[in-house]
Amino acid sequence: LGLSTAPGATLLQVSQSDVFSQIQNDALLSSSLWVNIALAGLSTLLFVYLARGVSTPRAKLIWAATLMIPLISLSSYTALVSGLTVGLIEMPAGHPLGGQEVLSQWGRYLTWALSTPMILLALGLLADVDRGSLFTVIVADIAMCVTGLAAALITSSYLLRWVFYLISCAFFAVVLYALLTEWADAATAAGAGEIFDTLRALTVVLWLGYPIVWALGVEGLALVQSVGVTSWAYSGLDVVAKYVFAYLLLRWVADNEGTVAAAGESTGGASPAA
Ligand code: RET
Repeated sequence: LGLSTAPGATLLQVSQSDVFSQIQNDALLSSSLWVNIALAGLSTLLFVYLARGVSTPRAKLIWAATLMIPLISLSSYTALVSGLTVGLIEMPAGHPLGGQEVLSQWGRYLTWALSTPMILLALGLLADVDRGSLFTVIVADIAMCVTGLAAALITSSYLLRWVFYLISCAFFAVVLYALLTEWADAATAAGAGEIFDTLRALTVVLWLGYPIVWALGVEGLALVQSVGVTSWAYSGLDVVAKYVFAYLLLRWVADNEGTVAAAGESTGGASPAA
């Protein structure tokens, strides 16, 4: 008797199945998740097919990083739909919904810490940036996601939620700065200037959408109180920032393997662009 009613286990199970049925009963919310599960699965198959002719080591590395993007997404969205990485969070005083519980899809911020580094790794290899820059940008990106998770999960202070939001934005600024300056120069030197410009434009514009959605949704200013709407906003951004992005990148790499291999040789893949 004592064992089966252990309070911790009971709480965890009750809230997970509660959240699960809440998601199932909300057609807008659940469709935003299922659409991505389907597209991530299809993208994985397409990317495996696209890579059938890729044989040089650098192109293989880019392909492996790119393939991880839909695979991580598939796991992330399956965890969200199950209720595992979704929770009811009580907002602190001062928040527009202070004292009320809101549905937080905190698993998104956690899995971004795994998926966004893959996007940047693929982009950095394509542009043949130096290792120092690649490392810095990826570390700043992971820090952005983890501090974004902290901003979402803090329930003790409304002010500190926004302090973490700002810290996350500072890390984001590092990523944006590198993409717009150093990395663009390196890409031109590596002969991948044009495709890099396209992918960079996609990345910069779409990534700016995420902090905006966060700020407008229930975790931020709660100007948009429907979690289904914010979830669709994130899901829509994800479709282009991940699957469309990865498709364009892989198609280019498959068609220009010679350029990719030569870029790696001329700089050893580790020295700054001249
Ligand atoms: C948060 C909130 C805190 C401030 C900032 C954010 C930025 C998030 C970004 C996410 C990009 C996600 C992608 C996912 C694809 O798998 C965490 C929303 C700056 C830029 C591209």
